[in-house]
Amino acid sequence: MQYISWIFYKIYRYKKNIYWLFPFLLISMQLVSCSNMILLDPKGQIGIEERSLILMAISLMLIVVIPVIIMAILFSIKYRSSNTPIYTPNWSNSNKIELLIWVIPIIIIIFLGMLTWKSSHELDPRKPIHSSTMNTLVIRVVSLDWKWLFIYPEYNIASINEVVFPVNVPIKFEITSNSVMNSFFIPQLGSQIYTMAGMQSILNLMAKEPGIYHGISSNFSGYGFSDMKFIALVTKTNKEFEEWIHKVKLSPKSISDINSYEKIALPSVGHPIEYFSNVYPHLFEQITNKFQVK
Ligand SMILES: [Cu+2]
Repeated sequence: MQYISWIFYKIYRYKKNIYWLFPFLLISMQLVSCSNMILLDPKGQIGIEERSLILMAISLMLIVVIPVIIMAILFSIKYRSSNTPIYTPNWSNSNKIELLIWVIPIIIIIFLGMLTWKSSHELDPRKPIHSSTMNTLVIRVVSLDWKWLFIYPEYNIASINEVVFPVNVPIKFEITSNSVMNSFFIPQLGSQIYTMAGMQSILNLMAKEPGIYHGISSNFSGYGFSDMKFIALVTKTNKEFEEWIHKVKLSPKSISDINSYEKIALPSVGHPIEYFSNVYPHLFEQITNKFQVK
């Protein structure tokens, strides 16, 4: 970073009116300082596939963008008013140029179209992830104002602002909202999906590396939105996951009926991690159904 500033400073001292260098300076600063570009550092199967899609689309578009940037600079030098122009009044058409500027973009668009078609089916959030050894773990997610409730139907437990699952196990998130629209997103694992009251969204993910990942709501939902974050803890082993389940089971708190749920669902900001050792069955269905038009 310092070297780049130093180089720009040196150039600036030689030629004081090169303001055109500033955009390049900004871009270089961005590239050098971005050590935590989490979308380009995925730890989940879906995230890895999404990264190659992003990179592929960027490179395809650069095939057009880079020549255009070069031409914009070259043309403004070549055709500036102080340059002695050669006046060519009879020049009106060039089939070579026409061919070039039509064929290349058409090929790129066809290719991008095929890529989009293929990847939107392959990366469909609803598409189950198959694993030959591991069964899919279902976790139900409810977005509250302004916290996340995670329900484990197989274990009858729940937690707030912390979701835990083992590495290399396919996870099926069943997602709904108790309030306005939010967006469920663990950037390093892939795919954001909207949470909506009265309906269920599905998101299938699988972590390839254990670790602590940040989960966010990526859809503005009012006053407490900026603190609506959660931790996604991916354990190394199934045993570690079972230990966490056991820890939650020790909690004195429980969600025994819809009234106790409604108390938990009251708006709060920056809510701490909380565990519930027992959750009554069909809580999730009841949350979804209460918004259905009767
Ligand atoms: Cu950055």
